[in-house]
Amino acid sequence: MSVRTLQHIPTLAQAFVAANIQAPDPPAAHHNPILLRQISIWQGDITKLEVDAIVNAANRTLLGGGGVDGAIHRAAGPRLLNECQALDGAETGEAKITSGYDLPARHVLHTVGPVYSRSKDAECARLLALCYRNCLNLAYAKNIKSIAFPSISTGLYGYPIRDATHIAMTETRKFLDSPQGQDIERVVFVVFLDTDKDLYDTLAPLYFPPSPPPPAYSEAD
Ligand code: AR6
Repeated sequence: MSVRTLQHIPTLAQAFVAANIQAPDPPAAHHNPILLRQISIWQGDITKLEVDAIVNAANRTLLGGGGVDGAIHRAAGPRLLNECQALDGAETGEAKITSGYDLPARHVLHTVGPVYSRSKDAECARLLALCYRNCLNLAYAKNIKSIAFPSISTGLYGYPIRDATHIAMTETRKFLDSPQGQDIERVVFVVFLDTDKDLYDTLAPLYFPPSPPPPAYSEAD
């Protein structure tokens, strides 16, 4: 698969027009057309994205692993591991930045999602939200304008994808609504599986609702 630039990743605004998706009734969040141009959902390999930063769903050692972590380290080359060795790991929920080396992305934001446990659902939700929040705040602090997220914790770490997606979208919406969010050009949610793509497409209009339809014309008007 070749490298994808932002130009070749449709925004939600474009996706909604193409699919003619109507605003859900009632929407879970307030309609804001600007946000629709800041969000994309893209299915594929995150290591192919030419964005300012991609997020790595890492473990606390930050020294590589399987899943998206393994793919990022393979694509970035050994210099990434070298820089990670100096980071001294990270706590769950924390985010740390490195260069992207051989990746098309300029930076990697390494974050550690929670290992899901049903008996600790509330704590897992808090920590997963923290991953998204810390990555977005770090992006802002480092002047990163475009950021791509994989679905953190939903692979090896077993987080139920629907719950995780609600958290990803809630935190992203909150951030984009804040003054810092104005500086972000694009947030790309990267999904790997067809079922995950369907789920993200279903939930996105709740958090980033498309324009409401114009009022219906009636003879009485
Ligand atoms: N591009 C985009 N998404 C991907 C890719 C890819 N190349 N590969 C996998 N995914 P996971 P976790 C999706 O297991 O659950 C590692 O060993 C995948 O379909 O990578 O946070 C770390 O070192 C899933 O939706 O991360 C940790 O030990 C999502 O990425 C542990 O796994 C996350 O799946 C972290 O587990």
